[in-house]
Amino acid sequence: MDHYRHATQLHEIDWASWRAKDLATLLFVVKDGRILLIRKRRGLGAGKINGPGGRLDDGETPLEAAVREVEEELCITPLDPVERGQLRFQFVGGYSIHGFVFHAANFRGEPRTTDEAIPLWTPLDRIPYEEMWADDRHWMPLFLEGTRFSGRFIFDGDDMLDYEIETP
Ligand code: 8DG
Repeated sequence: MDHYRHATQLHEIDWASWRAKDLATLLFVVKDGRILLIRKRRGLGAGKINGPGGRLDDGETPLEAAVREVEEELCITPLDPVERGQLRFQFVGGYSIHGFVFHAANFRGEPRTTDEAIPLWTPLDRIPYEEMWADDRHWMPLFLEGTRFSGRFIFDGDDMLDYEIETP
C-alpha cells in the first residue's frame, strides 16, 4: 500500500485493513542449545544474519514456503515446523512485507552452504543481534522462550522507526 509510504509511526496506519505487498517466512531450527542462523547472501537483508526464509510463491501456504526455503537455502528438511509468530513490516517508500515465523526442533540432512546462505550454528546466549535486523532483538527472546508473538514495525531502510510487539 503506497498509501503508507510516508508513515513513520505505527498509529498512522490502519492495521485492520493493512495488507502487505509480500508474504514471507522465517524458520529457526533450535536444537541442543543452539539455533541455526544463516549469513544471508542475497535478497532483502543480504549480508545480515537471519534465519532461513523468503517470499511465498504463488499458491503456497506459509508452512510450505517455510520448508521450501530452508531446503533451498541450507539443503536440510525441517521436521514438524510450528508457527510461533507474525511480523508486519511497513517500509518508508511504500514496500511492505508480512512474515510468518516458524520453529522446528529437528531436521533431516546436514546444513550446507549454498548460493543463498551460509549456515551458522549459534549458541542461544550468543545471538549476534548487532548483525541482524533491528527488530529481532525484541522478539527473538519471546520466540526462544516459546511465547507466541505478533509484531508491527516501521522501517526506513535498515532503521527501525517505531514498533510494538503483542503477546497473548
Ligand atoms: P528473492 O529471490 O526475492 O531475492 O528472495 P526471496 O527468498 O524470495 O525473499 P527474501 O529477500 O529472502 O525475503 C526477505 C526475507 O527477509 C524473509 O525471510 C523475511 C525476512 N525479513 C524481512 N524483514 C525482516 C526483519 O526485520 N527481521 C528478520 N529476522 N527477517 C526479516 O523482510
